[in-house]
Amino acid sequence: MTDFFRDIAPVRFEGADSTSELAYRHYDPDEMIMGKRLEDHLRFGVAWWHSFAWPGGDPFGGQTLERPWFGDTMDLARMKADVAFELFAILGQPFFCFHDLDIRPEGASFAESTRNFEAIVDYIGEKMAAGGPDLLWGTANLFTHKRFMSGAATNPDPDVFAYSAATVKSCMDATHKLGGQNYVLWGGREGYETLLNTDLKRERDHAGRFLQMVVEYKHKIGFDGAILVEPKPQEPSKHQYDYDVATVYGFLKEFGLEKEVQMNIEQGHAILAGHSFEHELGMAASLGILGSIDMNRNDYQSGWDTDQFPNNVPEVALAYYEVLKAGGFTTGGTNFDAKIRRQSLDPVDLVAAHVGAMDICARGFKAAAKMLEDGALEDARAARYAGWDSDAAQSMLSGGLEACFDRVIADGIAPEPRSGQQERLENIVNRYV
Ligand code: XUL
Ligand code: CO
Repeated sequence: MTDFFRDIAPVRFEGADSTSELAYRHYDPDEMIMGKRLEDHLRFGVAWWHSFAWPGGDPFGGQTLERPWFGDTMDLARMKADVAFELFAILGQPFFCFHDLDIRPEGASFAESTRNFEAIVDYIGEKMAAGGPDLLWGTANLFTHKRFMSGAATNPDPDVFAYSAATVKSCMDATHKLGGQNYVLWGGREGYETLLNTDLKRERDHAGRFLQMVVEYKHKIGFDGAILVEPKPQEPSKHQYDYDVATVYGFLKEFGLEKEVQMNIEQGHAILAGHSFEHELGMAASLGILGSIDMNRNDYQSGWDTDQFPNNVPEVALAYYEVLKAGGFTTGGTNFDAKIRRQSLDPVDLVAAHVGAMDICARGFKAAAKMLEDGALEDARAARYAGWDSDAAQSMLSGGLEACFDRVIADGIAPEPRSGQQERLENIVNRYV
């Protein structure tokens, strides 16, 4: 036991009227929603990198957070794991996620880094076996160290491709060993700063082959979790190849991977790409590649990926509506890829951030489920497309332009515009959120 969280007791569901500072008001893990426990719907995960490894820097200033486990030794890495599992015990969430770099000290060589990593993975495995949460997903950090500054799989230097592939192999092995349910690839620097020095075709070809190698290895080791790509349009690269869901789908098709790889969709990345979160989720669902979500929010004025904890019920309700319409999560879940603000210094800030976010998500999720169960939006949507239920309309799709021409002439078709009813539908949503 460390004394980092001192006397903060495990957080319990106390109901909407509770005035305790640290209580779940809406997140009752055992509440049955659409025939399933709320915990099993939402599948919350804590992100190791933001909560335990981030020192509080921003582009104008360095470390603000003092954590007794900051430093590059194995003892400190073990202390970090101890504190992580103490937070997990307080929150009671079912999952966590990590990058290799979040949990282990960097060694003087790849071999030493890997030895450090494997030892900490075993340490975490013991803690999981003693009753900790499960691993939602593991991933490799292929963007922080300067060796990755010109990309990982897309680096012009083949040695960096090799280093990246070796790193991903060890992270997939660790994820498999810990019973992880997914493996994530976010292409942080898989993109470019300037086209003046970039062979775009070659870089995309290498990224495609790299992802094929990941899928081949998944089958080789018998990892039955999902491989997830996390789209983002820019930051840190000026342009990232995995721009958004639709772009990644085209990439997967090009490399024959569309049945093998799904999406991990992040709220803030959707916004950076000029979309809404629900757009990205709906697009992935329509393509059959919706896997998991990184829940957070951006500051809408700053234009950066600020990775704040979610705190807007209508926003998360519309997101979960798309998830539920697609049948809910299978291997995926709700990972809080979110960090406290750099002025939030106290241990209790970290707890409060997660408690609030879990409650917001529970509220939004329950609103979405009710809206779906009532058919509040789906009846109106079905009515809007009802014309397509007729045989005459369906047969058009197997005919051609001439058949349409003949039908318009023969039936004297003269379409009348009909209301899209947007404001009425928005009013319906507002009854639920
Ligand atoms: C960065 C980001 C990452 C990925 C995992 O914007 O979202 O934390 O989720 O590498
Ligand atoms: Co993310």
